[in-house]
Amino acid sequence: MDIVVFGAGSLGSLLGGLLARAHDVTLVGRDPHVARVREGGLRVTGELEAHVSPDAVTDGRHLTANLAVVTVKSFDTPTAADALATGSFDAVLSLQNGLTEEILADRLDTPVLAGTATYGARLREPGHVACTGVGEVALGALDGGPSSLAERVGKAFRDADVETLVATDMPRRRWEKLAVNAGINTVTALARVENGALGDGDAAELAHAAAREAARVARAEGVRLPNRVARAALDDVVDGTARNRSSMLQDVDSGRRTEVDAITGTVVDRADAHDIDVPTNRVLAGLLRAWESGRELR
Ligand code: KPL
Repeated sequence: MDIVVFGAGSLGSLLGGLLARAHDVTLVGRDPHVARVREGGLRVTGELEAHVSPDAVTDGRHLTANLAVVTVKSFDTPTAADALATGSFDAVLSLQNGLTEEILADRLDTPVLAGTATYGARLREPGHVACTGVGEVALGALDGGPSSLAERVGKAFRDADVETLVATDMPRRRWEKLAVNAGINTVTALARVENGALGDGDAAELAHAAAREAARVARAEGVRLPNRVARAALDDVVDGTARNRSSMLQDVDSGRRTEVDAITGTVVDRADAHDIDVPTNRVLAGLLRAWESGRELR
């Protein structure tokens, strides 16, 4: 299969590298990473190892492939969608934080699949990504239900030995991931701790409260996500990725803009629409946005 991975950050580079073991992959990203991949290939080390030679480009316009996997930061989604619209694809799969699929579906004629990924990844240096945790990709139709397109994409991922589940309950999974990210990413980024630090104590309480509020908003949106399920999902991710630095902590560490708007901002906006109180998420969003403003990142 021809696959474009749009967004060669940590997760995009890892999945692009893994998919390139079985498919023709083109990575769309920025220099110097892209230039290094073109010169010497892409090295994957850590819990999985590979050395592959995908195509790598900085201009994502006018590309043609069977599948485009979107892994750009949530705030870059409209730009990515505009570039993808100049090309031709049979399907687009989003593996991003936040509920970005709607932005892609609004701007593209191509069918958009929803997805979540729990692989841990860290860009070590240009041309080199570390797999810090073998997770799973779940993908499926945006509105839930069976999809032959999702089955085909799932098979392509499995052919490359990527742990993949074709799911028929993506609406719930997307909200569960949003609840987990609302708890883990924000608290780890503000406290500057690894995910494992949320195992107990005040930080864990704060993360649980954020996830609980997100679950309540999900239910108001018609998605069945009990509080205890959101909390158990958060605890599972904390246990399974204890040594990881969340993507938001990596952003803060590097002085980059975070995904607070797409994660906590979405919880707060949808809560407002349903007249629901989400005080923990509101405070967490305020603190992270203040940090971004102080560095002129917004
Ligand atoms: O998705 C993540 C992220 O860092 O963005 C989790 C699951 C919290 C893993 O760190």
